[in-house]
Amino acid sequence: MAETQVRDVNNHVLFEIATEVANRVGGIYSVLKSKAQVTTAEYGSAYTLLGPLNRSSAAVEVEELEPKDPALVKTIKSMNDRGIKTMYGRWLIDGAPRVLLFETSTAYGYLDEWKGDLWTVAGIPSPPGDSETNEAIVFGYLIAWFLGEYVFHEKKRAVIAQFHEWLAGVALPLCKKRRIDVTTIFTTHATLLGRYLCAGSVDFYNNLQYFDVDAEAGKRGIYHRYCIERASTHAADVFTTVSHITAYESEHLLKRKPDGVLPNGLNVKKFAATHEFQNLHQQAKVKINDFVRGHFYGHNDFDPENTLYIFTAGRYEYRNKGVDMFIESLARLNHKMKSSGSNMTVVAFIIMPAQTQSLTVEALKGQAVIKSLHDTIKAIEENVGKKLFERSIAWTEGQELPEDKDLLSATDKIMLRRRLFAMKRNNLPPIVTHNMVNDGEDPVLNQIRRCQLFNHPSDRVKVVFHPEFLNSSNPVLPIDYDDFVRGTHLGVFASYYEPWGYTPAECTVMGVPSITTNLSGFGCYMEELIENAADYGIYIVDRRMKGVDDSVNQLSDYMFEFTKKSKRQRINQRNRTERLSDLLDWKRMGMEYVKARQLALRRAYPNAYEDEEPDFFGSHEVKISRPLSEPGSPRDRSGMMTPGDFASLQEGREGLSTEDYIAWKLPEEEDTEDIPFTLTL
Ligand code: G6P
Ligand code: 1S3
Repeated sequence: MAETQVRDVNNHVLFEIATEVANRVGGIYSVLKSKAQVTTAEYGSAYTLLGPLNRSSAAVEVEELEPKDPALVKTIKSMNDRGIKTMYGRWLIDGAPRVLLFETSTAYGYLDEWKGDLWTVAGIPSPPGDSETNEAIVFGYLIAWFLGEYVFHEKKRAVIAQFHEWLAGVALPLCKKRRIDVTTIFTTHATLLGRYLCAGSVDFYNNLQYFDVDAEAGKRGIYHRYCIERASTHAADVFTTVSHITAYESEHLLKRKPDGVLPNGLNVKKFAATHEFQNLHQQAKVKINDFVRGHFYGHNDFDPENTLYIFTAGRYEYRNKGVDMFIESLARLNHKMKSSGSNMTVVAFIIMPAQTQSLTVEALKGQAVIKSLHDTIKAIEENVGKKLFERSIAWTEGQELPEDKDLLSATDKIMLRRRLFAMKRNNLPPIVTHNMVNDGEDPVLNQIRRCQLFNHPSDRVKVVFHPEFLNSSNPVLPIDYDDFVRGTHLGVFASYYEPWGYTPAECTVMGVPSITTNLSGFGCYMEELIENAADYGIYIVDRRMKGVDDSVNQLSDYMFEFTKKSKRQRINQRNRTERLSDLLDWKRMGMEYVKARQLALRRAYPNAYEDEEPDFFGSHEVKISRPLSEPGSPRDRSGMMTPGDFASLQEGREGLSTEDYIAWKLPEEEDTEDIPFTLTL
C-alpha cells in the first residue's frame, strides 16, 4: 500500500508483470498479446510489460529500443551496473507494447540470500531442488527491486503494478513489506490447488469449502508454492481472477474473496463481409481434407462432402480438459450414428502435445502415397489432354470421334495400377500420428482403446490423435492452428477445470461452433449472456448438476444433433456464431481491467479522490460501453469498502452471476434468424 498521497493518479504509469511476456507458454501469453492493442491505446508509452528474458523467443518477438522515460533509464542503468542484464524493446505484436525483460540467470548469485529473506519477511519456505520456485523467487525479487528504484526516480506519477499468476507474484508481499509506493493488482488465472485437486478424482466443486488447504498442498508437495500464491493474493491491493467460477474457487482455496472478475478477451478482427470468413473455412477445410485422404489411404470409403471435422485442443491435462469425457462421448456418438444408419462420417481430432519421439512411418507414408497418386494423375491428365488435342485437330468429317479408351496409354495404366496397389493396407488407419514415448500408459490412447474407437470401416466416428501443436511446416498435417480451427466444423472442450478457456472463445470469433461446459469460465459467461445459446453455436454441457453419465450423454446428443444439420444450416449457424465475436472483443472486456486499475488507485490514494463524487469508473477518461443491469448506487459497485464488494461477489447473493459485469440488451431484432442480439452501447 502506498504511503504518499501526492502522486498524480490521472496521469499514472502501468506495469504488467508475468512470466509469459514475449514468451509463449500458455494462456497468459494469449491474454497479454491479444490485450496489448487496447492497453497501448489507453496508455501509450506509460505501459510496460515486465517479464523474465527468454533469449530465444525474445530474439524473434522483440525489437530492442533505448528507453526514453528518465526514471526507467535510471532504474535500468542502476540494475545493469549491479550485474543484472536486461532487454528493453518493442514487442512485435499488434499494439507494439514496450517490454522490459530481466535475465534471471544474472541474479542467481543472490538466490540464497533472497530465499532467506522471503522466509524472514513473509514466512514462505523454499525447499531446495524446485527450480520453478527458484525462478519465481529470483524474478520476484528483481521486480520488487525494479519497482522500488523506479518509484524513487519517478516521484510525480502514480504507479500501478498488475501481476499475473503466482509465478510472477513473489514481488507482491515484498512491495507490501517494503512499503514501496505503488498500487498493486494480483490476477490469478487458476489456483494451484484447484488444478491439482481436479486432476485427481475428487468431487471438487461440491467440496470446495471443506478442503484443508494447507494439508492438501502439503500432500501434493506444493505447500511452498501455495504459500507464494496465497501471499500474493493477500498482499495485493486488488485481487482479481478471470471468471466467476474461479472467483468462487479462490475464495475458498486462497481465502480471499476477489474484488472483481476480469474475463479474457480477444483481439477481434472483423471481416467486411461474412462470406469472407466462410470462404476461409472452405479453403482451410480443403487442407484438412488432404490430410484425411492421406491418413485414411486405402479406407477412403467416406465422402468428404458428408464428413464433419470435430476437434479438441489444449494443454495435455487429461481430466481437467475433459478429454476422458470427449472420447467416451465419441464412442456413444459412433453407436448412435451406426444404429441410425447415418450417411455422415465424423473425424475427431485430439490436438494435445505429449512426449513423442517422431512422426510414425505410417503417418508419413499415408501422405506420401496420396501425393504420388496426385502426381501420377496429374501426369496422366497432361498425357490424355495432349493426345485428345492432337486427335481432335487431326479429325475430319466422316472419321470416328476420339474415344476415351484410346486415350490412356499402357504406361499410364501401369503407373496408375502401381499407385493403386501402393494404397493397399492390411492394418486399420492409425489413431496417433506420432511415436509416443509412453504409448502403453498414455491416458488418451488407453481411453481410445477402452472405447474401441479403432477407425474400422464400419465406424462412423474416426479418431486422429495429433500429440503435438500444429504448424504449417509439419510434413503430415501442414497447417497452422488458426487455419485448422477455421477448417473444422465443431470444437469440443468438455473441461472439468477451466478458469476461462480460450479455445472455445477462439472458435467463436472464427465463426466455428463449439461445445463447452458450465465448469468453464467461458461457458458460464456465454450461458449468462445468450439465451438459447445453442442456436448461435455455443453448446454448454452441464457438468455441475448432472452425473457424469448424463453429462456424457448430453455431449454425445449435442454432437449427434449437429451431424444431422444440412450444409445450409451449418453455414447459417457459423454466421450467427461469428456475430458473437463482439462479446469477446477486448474493446469491451478491457473495461474490467480499467475498473480494477481505478479501484487500485482509489485504495492506494483515497485522498486524490476526496473532492470527487465516487465515480468509480473514472468518467473523465473512460467511456462506459453499456449500462449496468442492476440498480444500486455507484458506491455499491465501487468496491472501495471491502474486498468482495466490487462486482458480482457480493454478500448475500446466491451462486455465481455475471450480470453485474455484463448487461447486454437482447435485441429488438430486425431479422430474428440472423441477428442474435444488439449490444447496448
Ligand atoms: C463455406 C463456403 C461454401 C462451402 C461451405 C461448406 O460456407 O463459403 O462455399 O460450401 O463453407 O460448409 P461445410 O459446413 O459443409 O464445411
Ligand atoms: C489458464 O491456462 P490453463 O489452460 O492452465 O489461463 C488461461 C488464460 O486466462 C485460461 O483461459 C485457462 O482456462 C487457464 O487454464
